[in-house]
Amino acid sequence: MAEYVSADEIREMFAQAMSVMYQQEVPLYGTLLDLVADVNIGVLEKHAMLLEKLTNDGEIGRLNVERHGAIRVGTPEELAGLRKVFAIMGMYPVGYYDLSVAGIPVHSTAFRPVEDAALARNPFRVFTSLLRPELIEDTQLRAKALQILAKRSLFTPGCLELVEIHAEQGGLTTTQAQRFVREALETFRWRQQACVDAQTYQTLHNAHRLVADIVSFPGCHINHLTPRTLDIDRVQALMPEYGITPKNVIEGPPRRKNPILLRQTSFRALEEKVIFTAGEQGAHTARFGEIEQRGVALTPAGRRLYDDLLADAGVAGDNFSHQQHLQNAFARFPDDEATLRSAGLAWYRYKLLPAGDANRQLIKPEDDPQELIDRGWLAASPVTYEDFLPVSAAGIFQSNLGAETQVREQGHASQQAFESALGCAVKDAFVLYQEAENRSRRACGLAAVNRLTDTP
Ligand code: OOG
Ligand code: NI
Repeated sequence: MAEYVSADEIREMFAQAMSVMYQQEVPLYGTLLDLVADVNIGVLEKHAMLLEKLTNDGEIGRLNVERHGAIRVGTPEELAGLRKVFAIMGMYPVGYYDLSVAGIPVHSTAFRPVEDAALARNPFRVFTSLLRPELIEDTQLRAKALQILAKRSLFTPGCLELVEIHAEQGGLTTTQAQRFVREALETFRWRQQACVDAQTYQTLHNAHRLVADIVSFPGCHINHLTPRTLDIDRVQALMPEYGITPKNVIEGPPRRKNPILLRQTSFRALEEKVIFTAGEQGAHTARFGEIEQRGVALTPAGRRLYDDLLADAGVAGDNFSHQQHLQNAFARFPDDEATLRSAGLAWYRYKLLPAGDANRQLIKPEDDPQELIDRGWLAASPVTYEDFLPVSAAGIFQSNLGAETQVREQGHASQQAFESALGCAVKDAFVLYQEAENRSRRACGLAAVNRLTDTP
């Protein structure tokens, strides 16, 4: 049998190629990478313990390669095509995000790796949104948008051919994988040449800026790539010095000793030149920059507490007061690891230390991991949150759509319609996190837990 390149390796090649392409397309993204790298080095120099912890948790290796991106597509066929392309890179749809509640006419999933080793190698993720044409009120315009979308093909013939080859062979050789990465990248490239005339663009734009972005171009340009920082407050504060104007508030939870979930901020990047089909020139803003700081993944009970406290805190106008409201509201969210574990609020991976390994036969499945930790037999490390947050995502969308964004009639969440477009069910992130914790528990001789039905 021929030697095939692993999905992890293809994903790594692709993420790298995408990052190089995006630096050329959006130079400010390169500046952002420099800023994040500077801040991360500063944090690690100052906190030797953190460096040691990240090294022990196997998190340090992925930190500098870690990115997420986002794209938006127009039709079920396009989404189904992406599913096949991403599967070759070991990325699978996880989670369902309904953005219509925020007046955004899309629903989304995240394509990402799901296995421990794959995540540790390179957790590249792509937040992928599908247009909901039923939320375009003007039925004539809706029909026109669908007609335009029906004519385009998101993928190059070479990419489609390699997807076929992969299906037949069960893998790709090195040369095929390299070609696949090159061909697949074309789908995400920015194209100045629109596939509509200026007037159609304007009509689509008037319906919703996002509709114009999704329908007017021949590809589904990557609209941002996001590096991961260890100190988002510092990056936000330093952005102006690097010539970057951040959005008003950092989305997500407040700063904590034990970071939870995901904190994000973004900035508007570019106004890009567009050439419409009759040769008219125009401009389009769709692409931006974003940074994120990731913390521990929460259990369903932890997530409910998070959602409640976030709603309590509300949104204040400037970041300083917003963070203060958050701090106050989140005083009720425990901030020490032992309580996060014992209250069943967050997921952890357990590992036997040498003393535990030596006494393995004394560990009983029903033992309390905390006692074994206190005895020096066991170590726990937070399971990193690998997904997105719908309220934060809505904030990121909004901040980059500009002030004139219309909030429209709300659609109903339609996970079923999304999954039938995708051609499969999305994976449940909570199940994945629980499996990660349970794999580690079993490896230590401890019983598995089921926290999927816990209430806070
Ligand atoms: C996606 C916005 C959401 C995130 O990190 O929450 C997002 C988009 O603008 O297409 O990227
Ligand atoms: Ni993003």
